Amino acid sequence: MGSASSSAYVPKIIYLEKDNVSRKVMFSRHCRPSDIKELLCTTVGFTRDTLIMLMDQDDAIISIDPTMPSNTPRIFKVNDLKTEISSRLAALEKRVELEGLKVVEIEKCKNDLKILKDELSLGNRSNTPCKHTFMEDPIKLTPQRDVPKYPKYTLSQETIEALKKPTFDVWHWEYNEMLSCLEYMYHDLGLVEEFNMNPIILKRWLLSIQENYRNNPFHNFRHCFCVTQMMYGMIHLCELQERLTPIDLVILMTGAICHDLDHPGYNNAYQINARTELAVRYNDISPLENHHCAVAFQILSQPECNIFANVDPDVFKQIRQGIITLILATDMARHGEILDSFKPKVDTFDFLNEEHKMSLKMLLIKCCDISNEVRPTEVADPWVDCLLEEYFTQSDREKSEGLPVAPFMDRDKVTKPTAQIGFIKFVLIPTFETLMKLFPQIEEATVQPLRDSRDRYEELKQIDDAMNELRKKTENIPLGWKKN
Ligand code: 0WF
Ligand code: ZN
Repeated sequence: MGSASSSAYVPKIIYLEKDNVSRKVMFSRHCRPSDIKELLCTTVGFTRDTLIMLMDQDDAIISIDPTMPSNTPRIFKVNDLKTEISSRLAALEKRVELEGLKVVEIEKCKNDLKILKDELSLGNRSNTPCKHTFMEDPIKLTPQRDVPKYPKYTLSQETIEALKKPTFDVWHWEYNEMLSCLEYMYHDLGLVEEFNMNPIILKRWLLSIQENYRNNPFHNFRHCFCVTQMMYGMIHLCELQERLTPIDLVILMTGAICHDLDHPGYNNAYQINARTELAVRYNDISPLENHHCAVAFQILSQPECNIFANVDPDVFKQIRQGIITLILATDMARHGEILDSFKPKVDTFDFLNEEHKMSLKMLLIKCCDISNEVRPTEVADPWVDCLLEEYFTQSDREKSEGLPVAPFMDRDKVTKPTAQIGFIKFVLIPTFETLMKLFPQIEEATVQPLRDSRDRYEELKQIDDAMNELRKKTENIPLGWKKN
């Protein structure tokens, strides 16, 4: 994958300056950010795993990724992160102590100092974020890494623009970069300001969210990122900032981020049929979605991760109710119910009517949750492999445990085209077309790519069918007659 918006294939040259020596670095736009970081480190003589930061001539931080701006004839300064923060800290301290600063300036410096000190010292904290252990009661919390190990990235203008579109290349980024993108979205939508969120707590909350997604083939943190990035894209595409309230927006974004927390990689049917602890705990009623929700609010219940700490309790109640409703709406068993309840509202949709808005928000999170096929083929395609891998692991286990197996999960029955054609035709297109009735502008960016993907998979299926036909015919030919 070349760039944030899956275009641009020309190698990139940038110039680095370290200790007054300038060096030229060339890399492919197909490189992962981690590869570029390693290359930069070794070019200037650091070890490959040094945490570095790159600054332009105005000391603005540059994000290290293939979309970073070329700088001929300007030169980027490179420094290791610890030295950089320490020297900034020392400079600030000196200014506060020695210079005759105005009161406002002193306050600003103190504030900057506090943030820097916080960032430097957080690594030593004992009340670090928590990891939830699945199916243990009460949920077990174990300390994980904290904010300093999640470096700050300044996103390039190209990334910022690409982030708003369904064409965004979600495979291009490492977890830390996805965290920075999510952090950016909260700032950009005005949610940090509106709900008076502490920016450090926002970072720590996001880190805790990431750590509470498991490394399943499909239901992992990258899927969480995809769903949230699509939600951010829909907010822009449907101009929801002008039509919904900040409370609605924070519910949409936070619901998306939390919607599959601690997913174990086995679906509700498995939970119920295998009578797992989750199914028992939630009486077979959307066990997974109830669990995702419970974990979301366990994380928020920790003061160091509570992004809503400064929110009025009545507003928090509304936000909590909204998030719960959205996460529970992602259970595909409720797909028909949710779509059918939205349809009659479309023609007279009222953005001041809470029931209408809730129905819209439920449809939006559902659309985003299943939206992989809206993305460009090269981005969407690997997701089908990931999902089938997860499904096949489940069906193998169901077979070995003597439990019922859904045909669409059975490795002996399903292929990529057969899995996708029905899902695109009977689930995805009707769902997005329903949303399109309210927002006709989504057709080009969402419904058309779905139609194209359906056509592509139908062609692939024809090829598969022809190959199978040929195989069957040749199976009847005695071995001696076959050409090598
Ligand atoms: C593999 C296929 C499928 N394809 C997707 O693009 C996608 C996105 N989300 N999901 C998807 N499933 C699911 C993840 C958890 C819930 C939704 N699946 C769908 C299934 C095989 O086949 C059908 C086809 C039609 C109707 C129902 C299932
Ligand atoms: Zn999901």
